[in-house]
Amino acid sequence: MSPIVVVLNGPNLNLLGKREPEIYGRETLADVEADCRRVGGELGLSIEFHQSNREYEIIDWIHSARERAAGIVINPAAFTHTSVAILDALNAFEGPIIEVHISNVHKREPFRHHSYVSGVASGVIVGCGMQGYTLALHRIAKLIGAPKQ
Ligand code: CA2
Repeated sequence: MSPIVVVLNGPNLNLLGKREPEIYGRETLADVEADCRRVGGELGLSIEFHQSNREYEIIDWIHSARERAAGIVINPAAFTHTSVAILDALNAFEGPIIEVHISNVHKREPFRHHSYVSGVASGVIVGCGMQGYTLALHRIAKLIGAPKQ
């Protein structure tokens, strides 16, 4: 069976491609999911893809990943800058975690420069647009020694 990688998306990312294209581009979250499934397939990974505007749902998916998943790719969106609860949940996950931000948060407002998640992440990808997600999958494949890298 292929190793499972859980791809998690935080609040408002369901609006991708529908608002603020100058910051987040024109691709929708469905496009990102399709890219992740295609690249995941090429890498021999089984992709589970979720988005929620509710912090507790993201925490529940992280807990569920503990028992089943080899790695996590997470764009916590605004929860990046606020959520000790997501940090605590990720701390209990033993596999690699890659944090992704579509925009370059370091070129933006100062409140976006701090991430609670980065301290527990194996790697952080910022400012690479939607490509950040598939770059993250390649990194996880390498770190877990997936069948095809
Ligand atoms: O750059 C990223 O990926 C962010 O995680 C996106 C978050 C933001 O709060 C982080 O600082 C950086 C915001 C996601 C909201 O996405 C929207 C997409 C289209 C229209 C409105 C919001």
